[in-house]
Amino acid sequence: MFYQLYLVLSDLQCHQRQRLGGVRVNVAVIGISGVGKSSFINSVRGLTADDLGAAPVGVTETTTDIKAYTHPENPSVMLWDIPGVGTDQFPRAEYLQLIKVDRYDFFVIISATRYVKARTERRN
Ligand SMILES: Nc1nc2c(ncn2[C@@H]2O[C@H](COP(=O)(O)OP(=O)(O)OP(=O)(O)O)[C@@H](O)[C@H]2O)c(=O)[nH]1
Ligand SMILES: [Mg+2]
Repeated sequence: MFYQLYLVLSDLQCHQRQRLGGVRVNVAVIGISGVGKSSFINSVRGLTADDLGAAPVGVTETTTDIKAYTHPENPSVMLWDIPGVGTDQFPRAEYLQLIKVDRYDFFVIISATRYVKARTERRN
């Protein structure tokens, strides 16, 4: 899955370089806590969690602040590491406001399960 997403981001970089020059593209990496968002960002940047400058990775709620990482091949592409949705600090109802959703151009949604229609339906 990471490889497929990596290809999408590579296409995005290529497109960006060719058509938009140095215009910044903000990519938010979102999903529930612990699903692998920070690991994904590290992977795209060619880093492991132990490398200097890597996004912190861990088994409990690890990312507690929003932080941007530049792509090594195109500094105009910013990968934003976002805390997991539905935690005490980032409850679902306030998530979009808290992450300042309007500042992102693209969203990479990381999931460890299949997406099925039932998951998109409103819960009462
Ligand atoms: N098996 C497996 N484990 C993974 C994968 N990606 C991440 N992990 C592990 O899952 C745990 C959480 O990874 P993180 O990258 O910190 O997840 P996160 O979504 O950033 O978590 P929060 O910052 O807490 O929201 C770590 O122990 C990782 O080593 C994966 O693709 N497969
Ligand atoms: Mg994280």
